[in-house]
Amino acid sequence: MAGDNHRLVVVSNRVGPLSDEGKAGGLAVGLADALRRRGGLWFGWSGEITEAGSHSELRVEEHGHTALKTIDLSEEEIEGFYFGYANRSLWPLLHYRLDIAAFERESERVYRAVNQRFAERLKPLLQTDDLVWVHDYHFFFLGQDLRKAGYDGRLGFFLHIPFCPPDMMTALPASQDLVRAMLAYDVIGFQTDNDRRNFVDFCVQEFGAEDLDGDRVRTPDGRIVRASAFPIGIDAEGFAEFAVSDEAREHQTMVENISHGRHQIVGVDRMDYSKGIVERFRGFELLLEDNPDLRGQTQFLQVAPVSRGEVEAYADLRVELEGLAGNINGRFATLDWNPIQILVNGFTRRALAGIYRAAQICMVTPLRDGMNLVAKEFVAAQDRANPGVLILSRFAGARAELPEALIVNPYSPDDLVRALKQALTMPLEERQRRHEAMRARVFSNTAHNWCETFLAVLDAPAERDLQPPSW
Ligand code: ADQ
Repeated sequence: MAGDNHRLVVVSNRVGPLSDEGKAGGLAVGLADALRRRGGLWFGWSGEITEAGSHSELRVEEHGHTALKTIDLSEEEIEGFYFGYANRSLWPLLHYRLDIAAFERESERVYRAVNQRFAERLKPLLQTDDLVWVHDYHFFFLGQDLRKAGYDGRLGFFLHIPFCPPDMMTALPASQDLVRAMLAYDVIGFQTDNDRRNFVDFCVQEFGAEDLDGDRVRTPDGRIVRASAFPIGIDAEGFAEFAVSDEAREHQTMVENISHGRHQIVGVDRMDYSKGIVERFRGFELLLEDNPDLRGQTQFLQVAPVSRGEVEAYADLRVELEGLAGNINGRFATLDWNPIQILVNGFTRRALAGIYRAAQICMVTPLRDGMNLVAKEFVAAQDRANPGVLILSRFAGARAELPEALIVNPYSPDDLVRALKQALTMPLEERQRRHEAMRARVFSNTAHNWCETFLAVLDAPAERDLQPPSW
């Protein structure tokens, strides 16, 4: 294993859990696994909102040779940094939704201040031979702030969400500052090659950086930064085991009991406008409209835990989805059949695995998504003898690894109907063939491999070590 002798320091907005009680998602599983094996530090927000905010006492939890160290945020910080800049500006922009991105000077100021504060609080906890790995769009400036605070060790960054094309990115006030700040990291990871290319194109077009060989960028001041795609995976073995646990079987049976032998379609997404749930519902409605024979024969279960409810676009989405589901049920329901059901609660990993296994079809149709772990979890949870069909958006990062899914344009209701009909009638042999091909990839590019591949690159001697630093 690469870089075993270096301590790993992970920085992310939310920290933990370190132990997997069947609750942690893909990201936490991969990182917790690496931290448990190497030992290290996980630094981030405590989840607490207090008056002292980022000036609060450090909260420390020790687990063997790994520590979780966190700080609080104040009301003002959470509003400007998290809800404001991260989720009202960066999230929509990077998901190609310039139309709903809001740019406010004050949230940008607070976002930058919180990044700086995190860097100042983290710096005294670091040693020069650490491998520091910063995660996601909450911390674009943190690496540069650590450099300014005098940290000279290896710094990596991974962006879990897409990176939009340069023309769109330039709409962000101070976009150059943000992208230049990213160049303080030694290694910058993206989910897909498309995201990496958008980033490199921005650097080339906006400040004359040089694209060296596809994976390295030379900055105008001569530094070389590695920018590559590292598609994230899941703990496939673990998830497949969850799918045959008692808890999974109970949930599978519950879903089967409500579907009464009808075709069961599922969708599982945080309730987020980027996930294309509205468009998916419209596709399902059109399926029922155009195909009276399928009424009473198919049933749709959408699991959509509420997320970021404080941001208007998310609250609006909930109202829209509930209205749409109500209309569809109102139009088509019969005494013994409700076509569509939405569940907004969270489930354990095992329960979720059981729900996936009960489905003949899973619709993963985001309008834009960094990767989408649901697609991979659905594949891992299937019964190989009788697998369900994955319908996957061409705009999900997962598409690159799962081309055997039925690939759709989520903006086209007709395309969704075409795929649904193909899935509903797909012969067993074809389902098995497609599923085996996807399964092989989900089981080979796991969360563990993703982590180790990134850390091996971060740990490799870099050109940077031979150059004078200049940030
Ligand atoms: P998300 O946008 O959150 O992640 P996704 O990758 O699908 O999207 O992960 C969602 C996770 O939440 C899955 O592990 C899923 O099982 C879980 N989940 C969904 N509904 C749940 C429920 N009701 N109860 C419990 N768990 C539930 C971001 C990016 C993605 C990228 C990931 C990881 O937007 O593109 O794949 O990070 O890098």
